[in-house]
Amino acid sequence: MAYETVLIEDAQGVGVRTITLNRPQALNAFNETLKDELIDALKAAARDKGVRCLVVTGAGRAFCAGQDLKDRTDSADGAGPGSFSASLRDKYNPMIMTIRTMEKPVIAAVNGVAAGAGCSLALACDLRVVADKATFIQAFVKIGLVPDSGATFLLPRLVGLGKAFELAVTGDPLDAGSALTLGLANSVVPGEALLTATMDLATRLAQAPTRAIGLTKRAMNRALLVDLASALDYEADMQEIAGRGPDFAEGVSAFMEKRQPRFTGQ
Ligand code: LHQ
Repeated sequence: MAYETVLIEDAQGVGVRTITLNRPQALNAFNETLKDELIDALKAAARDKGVRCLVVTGAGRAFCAGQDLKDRTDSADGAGPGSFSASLRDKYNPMIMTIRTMEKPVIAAVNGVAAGAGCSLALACDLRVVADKATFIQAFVKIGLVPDSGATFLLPRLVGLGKAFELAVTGDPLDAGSALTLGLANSVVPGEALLTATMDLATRLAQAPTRAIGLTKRAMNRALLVDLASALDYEADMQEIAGRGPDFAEGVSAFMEKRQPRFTGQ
């Protein structure tokens, strides 16, 4: 599929793919094309075994401003907003689920403001490397809406219930430094260093045992919802799978031979 609103770049030979939201004139707000193309690009990255770490970022000065509030093409007659629930169920929710269920690490390189569903997109990623000028805004309340695209689930888990509620009901921007303090940002770097810092982390993760990382993500996703006994049981199942894979054998051999492991990700 040839894309109009996302850019795809594979770093040669290192297993890192970057998806760049590319509607900078609209702060990368989601119109229908961007939603469709992002879902397609995410699914392709999830399927491609050569991709062992995925980076999502935005072109220009914003990460993503959420739903394009000027777009009128999402209703049947083109005259106004269509069904909110259908838009979420058909487009946003599959986008979030594809990221959360993809068994490889996904890093958001948050280059600028992440608002509304654009904030949810950043929250859905496994890690956030954040430019010092970037902000996170639960913009929904400013237009009389409820946090969506996973924000009610992910934000309290990332920053705690009290802070999540405050951010959701005030719509106040959270700056990068505060995001780091709260654990929402994994690191904060100067804007000009963002892509280099992200690629360093992504390259490292792409050389890691991808299967084990995928199973870790699966187990942590599930552990958010279950009791300790069930989480312990599931961890044991995941460990059985990881322990039977070639990267475990390679990891142990490398340890014995006092050398760096060469993980295949299988
Ligand atoms: C935009 C947008 C935008 C279009 C900036 N759309 N043009 C899901 C399901 C169904 C329906 C509803 O919603 C959802 C989920 C959601 O995402 S709801 C939340 C939608 N997003 C927002 O409410 C955020 C709206 N934008 C803003 O609050 C500000 O633009 C932020 C804080 C993101 C950035 O502020 P500034 O840095 O001051 O930039 P700006 O406001 O001057 O924007 C620059 C341009 O980008 C401007 O266009 P113009 O032609 O005047 O230069 C804006 O109109 C445009 N833009 N966000 N979401």
